[in-house]
Formats: sequence, structure tokens, C-alpha cells
Amino acid sequence: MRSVPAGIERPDYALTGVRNRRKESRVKTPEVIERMRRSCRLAAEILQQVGAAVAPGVTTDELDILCHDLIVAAGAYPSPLNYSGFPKSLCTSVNEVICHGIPDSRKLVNGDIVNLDVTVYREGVHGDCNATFLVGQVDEAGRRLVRVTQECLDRGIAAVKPGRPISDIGRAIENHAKAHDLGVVRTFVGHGIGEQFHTDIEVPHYYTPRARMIMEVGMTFTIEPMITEGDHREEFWDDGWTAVTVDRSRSAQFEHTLLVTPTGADVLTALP
Ligand code: EYF
Ligand code: CO
Ligand code: CO
Repeated sequence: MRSVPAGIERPDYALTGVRNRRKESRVKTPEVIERMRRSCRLAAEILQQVGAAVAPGVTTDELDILCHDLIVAAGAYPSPLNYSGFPKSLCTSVNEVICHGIPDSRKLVNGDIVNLDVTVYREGVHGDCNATFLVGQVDEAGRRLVRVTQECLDRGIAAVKPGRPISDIGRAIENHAKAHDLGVVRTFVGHGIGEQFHTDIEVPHYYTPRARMIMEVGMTFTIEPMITEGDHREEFWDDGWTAVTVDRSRSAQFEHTLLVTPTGADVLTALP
């Protein structure tokens, strides 16, 4: 694991890899929200900078090192590092990898799609976002998958409204994916976020009546749909962590951290 300078504030799991789940208000105070705005802005800026380095011949390890160095240079901790034992500072998910891909020595090749998932911890709060990038020339089906996945996130964000159940978000995403004959991964969900990387809010990206929690002004959570070209079901590599589609069809993902406002959502990880 790469080192983080001693002066940088660390989340509770940084040393042991074990997170101490604790009670955290779902509705944030204005003071917490201001700190989250700054962490989220930083995550978005770093995602943009690491994304600009995506090219054929670049390894996912090189992207991880760039991400790590940019985060610590900003005085922040890379949230994935040692989170449940995750060994790197960035998740890199290529083609059929759905999420939690661990950077390694594989070089990106022309035609790949790669998701980069950046989370930072600074001022005691996390900011989490991801995007899928095209490596060189990608075929039409791959470009369509990535475009529709971005639209799925946009539809999900548009469904955020105080007083409405969280199930509205998954319904909007699933309807759009289905209209394009694409699959929606069910096992991994969006999550509450703040002083902890993951809090007890769950945001399924498909419709389920069980997602009956009501959205409230001041809640912060991510929406991060994973959309597949084929079968939406996953299996895991022998490392026990890397999730891939059962049919090895490609999967794309986009993620933002959001704040529920009186009129809808404020996208905290959007760049101006
Ligand atoms: C070998 C993890 C540890 N879990 C979730 C835990 O919300 C997230 N992205 O948007 C998210 C990010 C990470 C995460 C980073 C690490 N984990 C997963 C897989 C393997 C692993 O340890
Ligand atoms: Co993320
Ligand atoms: Co997330």
C-alpha cells in the first residue's frame, strides 16, 4: 500500500482496514455540508485530471499512482486505501469489470472502456464520484453503453425530490436502461455518505418497493448506476472482490454525490 504523509487526517479504517460503523445523522448540518462541498469538489477535480491521463498503453497502476499523489498533494486521504482492506487509492474497472477493479500492471488498449472511481477524505468528510472513459477508438455499442449510462445517472438525479421515496430513483434509471435494452446491476447500490464513506442510506438503481425511505432536505447520498450490455448478474474473480458480468459483457458506471434540496438535488461532485 502506498504511504500517506503523517500530517494528513485519516479515516478510522486507515490503519486496520476495519471500519467502525457508527450512528451518523442522515440529514447533515449546514456546517457538515460546507465541508462536504469542498471534499466533493476535490474528488471531481481529481477524477477529471486522472481521466485526462487515460490512453492506450497506460497501466491502471499508473493511474492509481497519479490519483494517490494528487490526493495527498491536496492534503486529503484517498478513501479506498485500506477500506475493508482495499489495497489501492483508486478503483479501475475495465470492460466486463463492474466495479472495485484493483489497479494492476495491465496496459489499457485501444477500444477499452475504463471506469475510474475517486473518493477523497478531507476535513472529516468523504466525496465520491466516478466516470467511464473511452480508451482510443471504441466501437459504437461501447460508446452507446457509456452514453446511456451517463443518461441513467442524469435520470436518477432528476428523480431526487424531498418527500418522495428513494425507489423513484431506481425506477427512473431502470426505465431508461430497459428502453435501450441494457441491464441494471442489482447487487451494488448508491449509499449515504458524509463523515463515513458508507452510511445506512441505500439507493438501488432498479425499482424495488423496499426502497421506501423518504428523501429529506439535507440528506447526502451517491447515485452510481452500473449498466450492462448483456446479463446484469455478476460473479467474482478469485480475489473475492472484483465483480465481473457473468457473460463477460461490458459494464459502464457513473457516480455523483448529491445533496437533497427543497427543489431537487444539488450535485456536489459536479464541476462548475
Ligand atoms: C479488497 C472494497 C474493498 N466500496 C465501495 C471496498 O462506493 C464505492 N464506490 O462508489 C466504493 C468504493 C470502494 C469500496 C473502494 C473499496 N471498497 C471493495 C472491493 C475490494 C475491497 O478490498
Ligand atoms: Co465511488
Ligand atoms: Co460510492
